[in-house]
Amino acid sequence: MTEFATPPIAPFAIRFDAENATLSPEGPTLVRRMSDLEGLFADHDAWERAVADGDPVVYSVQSSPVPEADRELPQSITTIQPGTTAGELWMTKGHQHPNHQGEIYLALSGAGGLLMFDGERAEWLDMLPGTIGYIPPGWAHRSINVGDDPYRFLAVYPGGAGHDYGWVLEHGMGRRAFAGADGVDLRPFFG
Ligand code: PAN
Ligand code: ZN
Repeated sequence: MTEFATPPIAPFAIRFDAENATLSPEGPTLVRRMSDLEGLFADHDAWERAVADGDPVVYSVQSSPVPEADRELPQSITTIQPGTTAGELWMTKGHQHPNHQGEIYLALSGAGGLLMFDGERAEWLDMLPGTIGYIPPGWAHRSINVGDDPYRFLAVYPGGAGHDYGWVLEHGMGRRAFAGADGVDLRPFFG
């Protein structure tokens, strides 16, 4: 048997309930309200008004109990509510993995987009149910709800990947996604 410094957890089955988009057994669930998203939206005043006006839940992340530890392979389901703030579509904070590890997303329901940025190039993937979005090493990633229903996706990522949110605050994401008359209107991130 392979020797590990930290023993991995034992094999177990995770039940994926497609109708309710839940994983069981459950791990931690993270809820992000508007007040948790300072600095994300282009229109700071509109963000402040949304916080004052009920501070809605923008997204939640339900994890399985696989730990975020080296060599483990945790999964989570993110649900982003539909909505806009001064026209900008509701989204996740977005992050870079400090060790530049890759990740896969599988779109489950609703309509979304996967915005990726490597510091120079920005890429957009339409994420409709059944789409696997591949996030290569070194690409910061943010998910966006582009529809009228909750957008849900499964993420599978290396447990030792880490999440660097400061990178996105410093470098941006290359583009911002606004609700346009004919779908998503992608605009330059700064200015
Ligand atoms: C995802 C994200 C999740 C929430 O599980 O963590 O969608 O987005 P933020 O972490 O940017 O708030 C993932 O990419 N994990 O690596
Ligand atoms: Zn990630």
